[in-house]
Amino acid sequence: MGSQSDWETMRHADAILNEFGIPHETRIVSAHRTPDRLADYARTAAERGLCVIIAGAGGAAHLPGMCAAWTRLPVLGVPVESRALKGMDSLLSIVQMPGGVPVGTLAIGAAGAKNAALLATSIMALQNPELAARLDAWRAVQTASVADTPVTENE
Ligand code: RP5
Repeated sequence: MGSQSDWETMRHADAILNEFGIPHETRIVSAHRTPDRLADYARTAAERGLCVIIAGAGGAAHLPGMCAAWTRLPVLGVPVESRALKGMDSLLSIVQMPGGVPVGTLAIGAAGAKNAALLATSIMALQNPELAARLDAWRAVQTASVADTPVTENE
């Protein structure tokens, strides 16, 4: 993520990866404030054995795109909700990559962070039948938790 302030959003990705027992690392790497750290991180990611990078950033959110420029690993971008523009700036910064350097862009905010982790899990599950079974089970639990009819709350 680009800043400590992104953790409130990105912790939702961390929680899902923990739930699935997927080893991962969480780092603050800013495209603007720590450009050398970003270059080192992304350039060495594949050789260090990482499979997918989830990059969350807000505002002029160049982190996912620059990350994708430095690595062939799949990069999933999470637009963090910004105070000024509610994350529309983050979304457009991340999603509008030029052809040739893809970033898989998720929804703004916590839902995007959660789904980035689930999408990373799906990607990992392609080569891991045991993880695929756990993902299927997780989705079945989610399906079973949805009621057929609504109830009135706080009347
Ligand atoms: C971006 O600027 C970060 O990803 C963060 O979402 C935003 C604001 O950062 P802080 O000023 O809170 O550190 O680089």
